[in-house]
Amino acid sequence: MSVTHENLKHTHNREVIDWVEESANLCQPDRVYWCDGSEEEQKMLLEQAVATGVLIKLNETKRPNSYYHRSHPDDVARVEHCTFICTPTREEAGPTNNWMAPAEMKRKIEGLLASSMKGRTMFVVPYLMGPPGSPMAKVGVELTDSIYVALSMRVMTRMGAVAWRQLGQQSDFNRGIHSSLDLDPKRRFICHFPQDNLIMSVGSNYGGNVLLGKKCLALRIGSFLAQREGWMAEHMLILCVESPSGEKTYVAAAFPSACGKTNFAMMIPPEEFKGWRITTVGDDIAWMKPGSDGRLYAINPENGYFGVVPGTNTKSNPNAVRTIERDTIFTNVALTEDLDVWWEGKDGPVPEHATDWRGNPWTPESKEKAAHPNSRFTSPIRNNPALAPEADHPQGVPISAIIFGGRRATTFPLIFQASDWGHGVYLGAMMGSETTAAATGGVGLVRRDPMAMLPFCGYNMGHYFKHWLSMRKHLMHVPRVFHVNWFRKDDQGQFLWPGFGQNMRVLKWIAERCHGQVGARETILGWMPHNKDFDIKGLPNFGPAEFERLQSIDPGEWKKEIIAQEELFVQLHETMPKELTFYRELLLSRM
Ligand code: OXD
Ligand code: MN
Repeated sequence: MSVTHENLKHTHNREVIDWVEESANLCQPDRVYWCDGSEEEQKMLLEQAVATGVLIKLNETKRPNSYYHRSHPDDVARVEHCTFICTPTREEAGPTNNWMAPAEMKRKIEGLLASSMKGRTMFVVPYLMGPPGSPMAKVGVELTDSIYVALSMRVMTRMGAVAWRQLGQQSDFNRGIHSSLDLDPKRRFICHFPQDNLIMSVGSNYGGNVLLGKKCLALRIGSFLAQREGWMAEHMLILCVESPSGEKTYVAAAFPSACGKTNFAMMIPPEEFKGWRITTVGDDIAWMKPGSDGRLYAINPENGYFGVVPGTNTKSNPNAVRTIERDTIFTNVALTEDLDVWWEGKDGPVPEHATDWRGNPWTPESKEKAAHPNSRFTSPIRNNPALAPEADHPQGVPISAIIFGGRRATTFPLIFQASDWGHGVYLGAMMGSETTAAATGGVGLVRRDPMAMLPFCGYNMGHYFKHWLSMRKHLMHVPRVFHVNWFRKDDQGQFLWPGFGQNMRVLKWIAERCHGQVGARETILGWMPHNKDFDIKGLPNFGPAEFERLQSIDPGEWKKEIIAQEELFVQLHETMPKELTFYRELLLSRM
C-alpha cells in the first residue's frame, strides 16, 4: 500500500479495501485512518479537532460534551443547483433533477479529486443506516478528508465496527467519497450514480451535502434502490401516538422544509390530553417495506438529529431543548462569552455580547442575525426524552397513517382524509408550500414539492409516483392517507390554528380513524371530521365556528389550486401516471 493505513482492523472485506486503496491513490492523502466508532476514538478525534481549531469545546458545566463549529460563510446550506443525478439517460433522472452522463461526471470529479487530499487525512467511515440486524438496513462507507464530517457521521449514523459486522464479505455497500477541496462554490458538486450505488461530493462541508448517509444515500440513492427492490425511501418523520388505554398508532408524515417536521415528531400533547403520549421513531427519513403480514413497516435509518436551531425553545419543542443540552455539535449558531451557544428564539435573556456565526462581535443592536437561519444541531437520538424504544427494532414499526402537509395560508383545511390510496398519492404528489414574502417578494407563491421529495428523488418523479401507486398491490392493510395544514390564515393574516402541541388534536382524530373508532363526513375533498369527533376542549378562543372556518372549502380558491397544479403535470407530462390526472379531473368536476 502506498500510503499508511491506520487502525484497519475490523474488516477483511477485499472489495472495501481495494476501493479505499484505489481512492487513496487518486486523492493522495498523507494518511488513511479507518474509523472504528469506539469511545476512545471519538475522544481522540475530538481532541484533534479542537487542537486544529475545527471545533471549539463548549462550557462543560453548561453544555456537557458539546462542541461548536463555524462553517465557511459561503457553505451553509444544501445546493440544489450543484446536485446531480447521473443515470445513464437524462430521462431516467427526469426533468426535476440536474443530470450529467455518468462517465462524463466521473471524469470531471476525478479530475477535482486528484491529489486533493495532499497534506490531509482520509477518514474511512463505515456506517449502518438502520438498526443493527435489520433486513431493511444498508451499509455505506464514506471516505472524507473532514474530521468534522467523521465526527458528525458518528452521531448521525451507527458508525464503526457495527457496519462491518452487518456487511461481512458482501460487496453490496454504498461507496461515498467526499473531499472538501477549498470550499469554492464554483467547484462544488454533489453527484449521485444510482446504478453504481456511488456518491461523489466535493467542495462543501455542509451536512446535507456531505453527511452522505442522510440525503444522498437514505433518500436519493435510497429512492432509486427502493423502486428497484419494492420498498419506499421517504422524506418522512415517524412517530407513535399512544392513547390512554395504551393503544399505539404509528404515523409517517412528509412536510416540506420549514414546516416544523422535527417539532411535530417530538411533540408533547397539551394538558387536556392526559394519558396521551407521542414518542419519536424518526424526524426526517423513513424507509418502509411491506411485511409478511401485509402491513407497511418503517424504520428510521438515522441515529441522530441534524436539526435547525433558531426558533428551538420550550414552546416550539421542549424535547429538542432537552436533546441538545449535551453531546451536541452546534454549527453556525452564536457563541457566548461563557462558551455557551445562543440563537434567535432561544429561551431566556438575550446576551449583551456574543460572537456571531461568522466570528464577528455581536450585540442586541447588531443588524445581522447572531445565528445563521440554517444553523444546526447534530445530536444523538438517545438524548430525546421522547425517543420511542421501537427506533431500535430491526423489523420496524407498522404504519397505520401517512400524513402529507404544507404551509398554505389559504385553500387547504386543517385536516381531511383521502378517499383511498390512489387519492392519497395524488394529494402527496400535489403537495406544496407557500414561500414567505421575505424570501420571494410575493406571498402566495406555491412551490410544488411532491411528497417533500423534489430535491431528494433519485430518479424520474413520474416513475416515482407510479411506484407509490404500485405499492398498494403489495399491501393487505393499506395505510390511511391524510392531508393537514397548520398554517391557514384569516383575512387579517392571523393563523387560524395554534399549532405546535395542539396538533395532537389532529393526531387523535387520525388515530381514531385508523382504528375505526370515529366516523367522518364525505366532502368533495375527501373525508372530514364530524364536529363532535374533533376534540377542541380547553382550546382558548376556539369553538365550533372557528373549527368550521378552518375546515371550510372555498370553490374559488380550489379552482385556482387545480389550475396551478397544471404546471407539474406539464413538467412531468411524459411520465405522469394517468391515474393522477384522473384524480385531478374528478376534483375539478366536483368543484
Ligand atoms: C434537512 C432538509 O436538512 O430537509 O432535513 O433540508
Ligand atoms: Mn429533511
